[in-house]
Amino acid sequence: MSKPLILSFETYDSWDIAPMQELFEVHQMPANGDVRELPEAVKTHIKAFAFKGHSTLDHNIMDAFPNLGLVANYGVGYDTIDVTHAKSKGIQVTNTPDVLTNDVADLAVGMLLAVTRDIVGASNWVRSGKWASSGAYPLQRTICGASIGIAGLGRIGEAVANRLQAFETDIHYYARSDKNKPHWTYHNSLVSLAENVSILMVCVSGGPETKQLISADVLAALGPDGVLVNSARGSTIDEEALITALETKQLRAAALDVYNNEPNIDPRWLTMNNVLLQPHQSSGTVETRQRMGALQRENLLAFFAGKPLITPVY
Ligand code: 8YV
Repeated sequence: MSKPLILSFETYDSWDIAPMQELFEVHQMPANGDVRELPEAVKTHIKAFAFKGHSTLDHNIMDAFPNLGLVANYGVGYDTIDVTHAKSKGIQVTNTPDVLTNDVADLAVGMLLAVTRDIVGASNWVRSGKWASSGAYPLQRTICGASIGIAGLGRIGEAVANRLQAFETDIHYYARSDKNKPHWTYHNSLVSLAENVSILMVCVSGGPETKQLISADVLAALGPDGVLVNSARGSTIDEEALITALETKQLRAAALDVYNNEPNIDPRWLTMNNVLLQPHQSSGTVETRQRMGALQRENLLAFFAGKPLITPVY
């Protein structure tokens, strides 16, 4: 029996390619995103995408595949997919939640510790010989006992909060509704959250509804001794306001795994010494990426078998 046809976007690790090719007839989306380069017969017969979420999946692309029924996203965030259009066409969308929660939360905590204790700068201090020539590294700041705000208490935000609670911190959070967490303080506005904490962990989902949610006002409320960590999406922050706040010392420091216009980020990020930069690697471990690939394939298999999808987004 012939294998179901799928269109794969971007590249996959070897441990994904082999099973994907074993299970499906895999066609590759051209790197330039021009569907016109694909044979008409391929476009007609493809019913599912193995999508990676780093490019925009708009109605133009979807409409070029008249029998498309599923976009299986590799990643928990699906903000680059026009889900409204997909819904209107009866195209289902799946993502890969839960399997990456721990690694994303771990790196968020790691970024916070790295930026507040300047772990990278201190390592370079030793490596450069300055420890011997110039003495002790400058004192840094503790997170123990700090008031920490979690912007967005979904799976990842809650995992971050649970981790940071172990540092004897006072956890506050912002969400669209009160999650009834007895030991944590709920704020129904981000400005109120930022006014009451010294550290802000951005964990909201990406998409139109959270665009620039972390505004200049929120950054001002966090204040000059504030620290911001973004594990969510670059789009969730007014990036110009964040750059200005950091450059003018209206914010103490930031740790970023996500940015606008990745990977060609604003060059000003590269010269600021109060910013820790990470290359959007929160889910970037072998173990987690293997689980993500497996879950994406499970969704594809369920779709072609006419069974309920494992992790539909709607
Ligand atoms: C992806 C991400 O996991 O899962 C997400 O939403 O932000 C990313 O870390 C990764 O880019 C998949 O290639």
